[in-house]
Amino acid sequence: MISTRERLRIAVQKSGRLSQDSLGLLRRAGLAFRESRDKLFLYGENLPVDVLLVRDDDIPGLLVEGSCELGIVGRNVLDEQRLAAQGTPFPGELRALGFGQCRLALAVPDGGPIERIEDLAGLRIATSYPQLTANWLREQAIDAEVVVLNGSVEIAPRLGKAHAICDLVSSGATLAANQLHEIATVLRSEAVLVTSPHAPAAATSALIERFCARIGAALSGDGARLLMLQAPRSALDEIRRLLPTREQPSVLGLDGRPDDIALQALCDAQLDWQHLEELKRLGAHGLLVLNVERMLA
Ligand code: PRT
Ligand code: ZN
Repeated sequence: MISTRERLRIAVQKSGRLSQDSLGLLRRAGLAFRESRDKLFLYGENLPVDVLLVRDDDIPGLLVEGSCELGIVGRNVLDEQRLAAQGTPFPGELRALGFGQCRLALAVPDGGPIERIEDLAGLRIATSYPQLTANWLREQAIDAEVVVLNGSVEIAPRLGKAHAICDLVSSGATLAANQLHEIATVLRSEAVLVTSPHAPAAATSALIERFCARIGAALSGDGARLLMLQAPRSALDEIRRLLPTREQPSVLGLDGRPDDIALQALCDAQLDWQHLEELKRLGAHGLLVLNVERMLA
């Protein structure tokens, strides 16, 4: 029986844009969970890893205070809070996770007088990310005022509260609906795996390593496809040139059919219908395409 101190805790957004993908990734990394009655915890059933379900803004702080060893949070939240922490020990980014992509962008009213970032000098910029915005303005040597708003930032220019905004954008639909357009990107963001600023105990450290290896394996499978087929040996070179492979395909001879081969290739997500039609044209048959769930090097 493993004591609670030897269990790892990972903080994940309870309900929001990152929740489903975060839990989906943990499941693909092989974790199975049982929910606590108060729905604040997911207890790991097959690994000593528990999930704490919280608001995303609380995640870096939970790691700082030592309540969790790992977390999944948007880089935008992590970097904003890191700047506010002014050099005190703060969680670090272990790796990007490939979901929750967005950008923190400077946007201004369509058809207005602001066209370039230099035009922002002396103006007011509304944002929920005052640290990142002020830091970027400093880097660009632009002297503008930052106004903190915690919601509906996109309507600030229409309300006369600010001349421009600095907000998260993914599709751009919200900006367009509010007659705003981007003039600069302040930060490219996505969900990231973060680690505590405190050195873990040896047992925890081994568990973190094991857990991160599992996450890595689940992520490296993302988008990869395993292609299997049989084809005339004479078409092999052309097939090799055609395929978007990650490594050299394996080629096997077939019993009693010296002119044919069986091929197995690990391909990128680009492998599409056109590739398959082209393979058929080259004489390939028995084509099988499988989504790869995880890979271990
Ligand atoms: O309740 P809790 O505090 O946990 O959640 P929250 O409301 O603070 O966060 P949530 O769930 O909205 O977002 C969590 C994280 O998702 C963010 O910190 C980002 O890292 C990431 N993310 C990805 C986004 C977006 N895309 C996004 N488009 N977060 C917010 N938006 C908002 C944006 O603020 C704007 O209002 O969506 C609107 C713009 O979207 P488009 O598609 O119209 O451009
Ligand atoms: Zn939040």
